[in-house]
Amino acid sequence: MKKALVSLLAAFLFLSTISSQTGPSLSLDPSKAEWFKEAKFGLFIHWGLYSILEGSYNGHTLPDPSLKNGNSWYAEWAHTRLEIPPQEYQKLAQQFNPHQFDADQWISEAKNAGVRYFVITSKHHDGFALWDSDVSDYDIMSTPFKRDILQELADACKKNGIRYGFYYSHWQDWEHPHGAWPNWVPPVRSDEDFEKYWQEKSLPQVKELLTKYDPDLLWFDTWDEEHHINAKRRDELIALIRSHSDKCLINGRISFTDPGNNIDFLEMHDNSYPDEILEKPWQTPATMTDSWGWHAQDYNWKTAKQMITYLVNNASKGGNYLLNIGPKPDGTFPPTAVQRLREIGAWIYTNGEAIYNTKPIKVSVDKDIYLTQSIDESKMFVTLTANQQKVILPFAASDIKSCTVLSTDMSIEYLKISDNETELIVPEILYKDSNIPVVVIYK
Ligand code: JFZ
Repeated sequence: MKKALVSLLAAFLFLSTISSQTGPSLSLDPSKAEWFKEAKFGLFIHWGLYSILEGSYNGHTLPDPSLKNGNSWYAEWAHTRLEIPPQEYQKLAQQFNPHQFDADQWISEAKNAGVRYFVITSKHHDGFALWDSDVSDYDIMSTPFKRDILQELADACKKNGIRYGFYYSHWQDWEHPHGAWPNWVPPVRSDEDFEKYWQEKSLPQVKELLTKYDPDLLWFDTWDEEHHINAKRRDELIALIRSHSDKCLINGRISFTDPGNNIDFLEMHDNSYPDEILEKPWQTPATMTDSWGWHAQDYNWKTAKQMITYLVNNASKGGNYLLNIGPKPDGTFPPTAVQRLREIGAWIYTNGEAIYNTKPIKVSVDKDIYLTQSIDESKMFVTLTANQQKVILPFAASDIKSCTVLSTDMSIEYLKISDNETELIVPEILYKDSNIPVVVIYK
């Protein structure tokens, strides 16, 4: 018996040595993503030199179908889509001076909105670093502003108990001579050339982000296009991150077509919402308007109700909602963005228990009804987004101890429909009080 145990142990040790040699840290601690699963709601920020352009350049405003690749609202893409010559674009650094930027104000606004984590573009595709980078001079220190924005934000997040992370464009880089460009901008960079960028800028800057700011997550970005991020480079980057941080989470877009098994959470397409429960941690990155970066003529704001519905939908499928704001070049949030954050925060103030620290319920319900439950399964939350008067739930009425409105404790009547169907009788007054009421069912 003892002998069998010893050889089992030996085999285990042998196998774990092999696995640690074949791939970067395969024995990940799954509990390190626990905070992310509980958090449900994060704030995303797209901010950089492109914010100065506000979606326009030289008489053209995005989307502009008269330009070959101009048909997009994404203002952070102004450099390539509005065909700005690199030397011209890079001169924007001399103008970047957000004199009203106040990290504490941003983070307290985020905190009041109910977000639990904060992600900012440390470097978007344009290649410009919002921090004091030792690796590249194309950074915040080359602007009149000369303040380390990431440091100020990281400090504010720590002070307010908000987790923080950085978007880093590890593949596209339109400043380094060998960084990647979209495939519609020839020539396609050779793999040897890309390797120079990879070794000179991409990897060293990621290392810098880890050692200087100790982020809780890194947000990488690739898409469905043939690219230089093969499995070898992906694993090299992951190994670098794991060697500098035990806690830093990595998103799936590190390699869109082949993320492998060593990422920490899945990233949905922009503004896309799965309708099934996913087991791995996941999130949807989402815009409030059509653009990520500040676009002065993008007036297509989603309503607070739409955004709360996306948040609740994702929570009911086990996922998170990473909601974006594109701050203005002076360092302030657009007023409508603040209004929306406060509207969402007001709803979360009374209904947050239906979101945070919940898990999905594996049953199907009618459209516009979203179910979550407390981790110990003693409470179920029914979120109603479409003024429903009659709500049929696939549970036995005999399992219910009581049923009330989450925000007010008002009791809600329910009826047995069949052995495993219960009807909630929702009075109209509920929709007057809140246009997205939550009913809590105690089991
Ligand atoms: C990317 C960026 O290009 C964009 O500027 C923004 O930062 C967003 C969050 O991420 O946008 C994408 C990425 C992937 C796809 C489309 C847009 N895709 O897979 O089709």
